[in-house]
Amino acid sequence: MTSTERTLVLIKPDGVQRSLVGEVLRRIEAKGYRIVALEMRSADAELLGEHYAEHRGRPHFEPLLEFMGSGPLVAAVVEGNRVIEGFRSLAGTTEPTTAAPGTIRGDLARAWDTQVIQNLVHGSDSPESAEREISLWFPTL
Ligand code: IDP
Repeated sequence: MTSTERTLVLIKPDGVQRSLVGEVLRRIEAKGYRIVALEMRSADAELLGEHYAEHRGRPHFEPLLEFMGSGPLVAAVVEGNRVIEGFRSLAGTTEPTTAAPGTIRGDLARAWDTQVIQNLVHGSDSPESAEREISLWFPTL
């Protein structure tokens, strides 16, 4: 079944710092998805708090905001058939240790022992999240 969707992808500060921007974008394009918006920027606590509102109150919330604000990140809107599910499949599961080889996190994320899981990328997890996150990061789109 065909369903053209858009998703919000972030290349987190560990990805930018480790020069993996090209590698992540290459994997997205190689899968046949289209990058329709792309921006390198830093994000303040207000934006990050909104983005990760579901995590407020969890023990990793503050370290997560600190990590995500620790350096520039890349925000992108990616379009394609069932791209929301497809990008999460490309990214792999949350924890680098158990993310499958062949995925971005499984191949490239370092299993650092830190307060927050540093796993290179974010991808929206549902059509509702994608819409909400795209309007947060790209309000003019
Ligand atoms: P996802 O990014 O795979 O969708 P979420 O559960 O939405 O995973 O968590 C958002 C981000 O918060 C994760 O990618 C990771 O960086 C961080 N995180 C999630 N759960 C934990 C935790 O239990 N400890 C530390 N960091 C976490």
